[in-house]
Amino acid sequence: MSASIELRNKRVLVVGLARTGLATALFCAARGARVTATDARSEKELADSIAPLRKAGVGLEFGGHRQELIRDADLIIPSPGVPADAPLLQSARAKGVTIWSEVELASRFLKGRLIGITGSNGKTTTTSLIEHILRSAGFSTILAGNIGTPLISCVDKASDKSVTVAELSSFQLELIETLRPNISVFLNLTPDHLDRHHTLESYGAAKARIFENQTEADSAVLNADDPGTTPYALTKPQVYWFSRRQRVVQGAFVKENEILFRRDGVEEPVLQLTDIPLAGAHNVENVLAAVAATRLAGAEPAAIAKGVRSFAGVEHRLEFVAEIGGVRFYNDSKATNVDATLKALDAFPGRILIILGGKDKGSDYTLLQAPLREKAILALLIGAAAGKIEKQIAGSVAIEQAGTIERAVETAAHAARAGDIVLLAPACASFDQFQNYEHRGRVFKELVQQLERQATSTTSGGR
Ligand code: UMA
Repeated sequence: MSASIELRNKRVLVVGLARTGLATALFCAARGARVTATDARSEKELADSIAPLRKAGVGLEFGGHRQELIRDADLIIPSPGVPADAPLLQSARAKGVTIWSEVELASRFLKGRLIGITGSNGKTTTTSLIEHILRSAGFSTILAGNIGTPLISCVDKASDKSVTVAELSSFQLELIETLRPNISVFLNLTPDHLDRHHTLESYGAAKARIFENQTEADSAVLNADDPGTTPYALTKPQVYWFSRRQRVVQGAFVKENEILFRRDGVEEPVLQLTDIPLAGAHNVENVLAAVAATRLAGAEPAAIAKGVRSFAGVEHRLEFVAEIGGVRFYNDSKATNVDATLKALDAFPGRILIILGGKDKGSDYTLLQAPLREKAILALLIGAAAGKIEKQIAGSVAIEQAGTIERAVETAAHAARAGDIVLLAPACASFDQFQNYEHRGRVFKELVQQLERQATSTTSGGR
């Protein structure tokens, strides 16, 4: 895949010690590298992860990143959560020290084929769906990357026969050098992470690096309906498209409620739109991308259709939680940007009570005004961005400053009546009040389940 690298005796500096940093430090130490790892957090905060690192002989520094650390480093692997322009990394770059993301390092050791999926929204669903289709079609698969399992921790499981399906974020792609997926998928580009990438152009360019090292032997899959991604179609890899709106020259598209795959002028029917078990037009796009990628990987149309039909969806993405007194509660905690929230609103006919807010990422919430006016009856605002959101959506919908998710769920449950939808689709990151979006989603589900238990006990008690 990429040129391998000898880690023995290499001086590796790992920055950030959560999932990625821990897996990277242990991987490098196991291959004979001299590893130092550093984290902005204190030793106490990181207590759980330290023991295996110490046992592996990793040198540790907590509470910040001293500039001196780069003096003795041959290679620096920052975690995705560490900004690429952090002072330590800027100095390292100026001194010519190699800086790779963990996925770049992993790709140097990974065996078998790699399918990489990027985009602003739908990455996790599409990645999971591609892996599910291929696994149920009999392929030996590995699911990894931004989805939650660092790619580096899967290297030892991969073989020449395996297909690794990896979700790749802009934070991971901006620090690659040779990573080269056999099949790359770029789903869509809408504003996100502007606090880190500053402009949509540099965010898009980071994502488009997924195609950078591909050759004629590889395939690129892009969204023909998204003007944000189309300019990135390169000439080197074989280009395939997916579209809900038009027939494509090569790739997957919708024709009269049916999804077809077209290659070299031959069109194959794959499945009906009614076979898709997921709500929302955006999920049709995710399925189209998955159809193209899995067909290119060698799955037969009937196996692809079977895989799509049996896909149960992904936790925290428009996940149905419960119906209480005719009110349906949905967890879309993964809607961490405005575009994802627009898609969530689009998936329901109306009468939505929406929970919005969290950590702002420099987003423009005025884009929510029109769909909120049309479909929502109440917006419950939480977290640090609540003030900014209130200003930007004022006048489009009734607003309640709930502050916390507990208050928001309680207020929504009181205000909703049968037929309404309570939707957590916050349009913000979670880090101001939660560990991550998964944590936020789990807290939401627990609160809803608590309400459900109360409702059941009241009903049975009344009988
Ligand atoms: N840290 C420092 N110095 C800094 C910044 C952070 O030391 O300047 C430390 C923090 O104290 C913390 C660690 O770095 O201990 C956090 O690193 P991290 O945020 O990279 O956390 P990981 O657990 O390694 O998670 C990362 C991805 N996180 C991010 O991109 C922010 C996870 O994606 C991914 O699942 C995981 O690697 C495995 O590949 C999450 C995400 O939010 C889901 N991704 C963004 C998104 O999907 O929109 C891109």
